[in-house]
Amino acid sequence: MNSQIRMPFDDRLRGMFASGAPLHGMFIGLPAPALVEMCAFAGFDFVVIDNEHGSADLQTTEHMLRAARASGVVPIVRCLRHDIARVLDLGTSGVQVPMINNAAEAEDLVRRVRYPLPGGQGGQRGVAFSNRAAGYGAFGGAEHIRRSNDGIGVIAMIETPEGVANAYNIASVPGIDAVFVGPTDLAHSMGHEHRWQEPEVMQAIEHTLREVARAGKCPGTLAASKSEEERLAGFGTRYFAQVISGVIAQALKQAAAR
Ligand code: 3PY
Ligand code: MG
Repeated sequence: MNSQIRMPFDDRLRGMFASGAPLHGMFIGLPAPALVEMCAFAGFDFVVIDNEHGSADLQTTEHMLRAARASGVVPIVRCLRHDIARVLDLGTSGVQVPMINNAAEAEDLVRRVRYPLPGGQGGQRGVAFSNRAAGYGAFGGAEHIRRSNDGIGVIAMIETPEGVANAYNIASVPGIDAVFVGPTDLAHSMGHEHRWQEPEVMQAIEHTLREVARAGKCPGTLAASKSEEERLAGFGTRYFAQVISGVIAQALKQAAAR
C-alpha cells in the first residue's frame, strides 16, 4: 500500500485561523489552475477561488483545487449560498460567502457546510462519497464525515450596514471561523459608491474588525499594501487578501511603460 497517498481535501484551514498567526492570500477570479500554483510558489498561505465575481466553471474550480493540493497552498472558494454544496464536494478547504447580514444567516451558512450527525447534531450538507472530496469513495464513511465537519473553514463576509451592526453576533455563531469585510460592497451599500476611504466607511470597517476580534474569531479584509496591512493589524486583523487581477494589471502597466 502506498503510504504517500494524500486525501484530496486539505484540512489545515481552521487550525490556521485559530493559530493567531497572520495569513496572506490572493483572490483568483481568473479560471486558471496555473495561477493557483504561482500563488503557492510565491509563498501565499491561501487562495480564494472567486466564484462570486470570477468566471471559473465547476470543472475548472475542481482543477484549481487540485492545483492547490498539489502545490501546498490552502484553497477557499468564495461562492453564493446555492453553490456551497457543489464546491464542498469538489474538495475545497473552506467557503467564503458574501453578504451575511445577521446571526440567523450565519447559522444557516454553518449548517450548509456541516454533515448531519447522530442525535440531530451537525448540519444539512448532503452526503455522497463518490465525489473528489471523499476520494471518489476511497476515503468515504464516518472518517470523511468527521474530518469534513471538523476541518472545513467557514468565512462569513460582512458587506452591508446591517452586517456591520450585527458583526459581534455573526462572528459569535459557533462554526464561523473568520469574518471578512468587503470594503467595496460596504462603501456602495452605505451610499458612498466605491469610496471605502470615506471616514464613515473606514469607521464601519474598523468597528467590524474589532467586533470580530472581540468575539474571538479571525478578522479579515483586503489589504493592498504593507502599510495598510499594519494599520488593519492594529484592529486585530489577521486574514489579509489581495486581488490577483489588480496585481497582474499593475505589473503589466509597469512592463508596458518601460
Ligand atoms: C468587496 O470589497 O466588496 C469584496 O467583496 C472584496 O473581496
Ligand atoms: Mg463584495
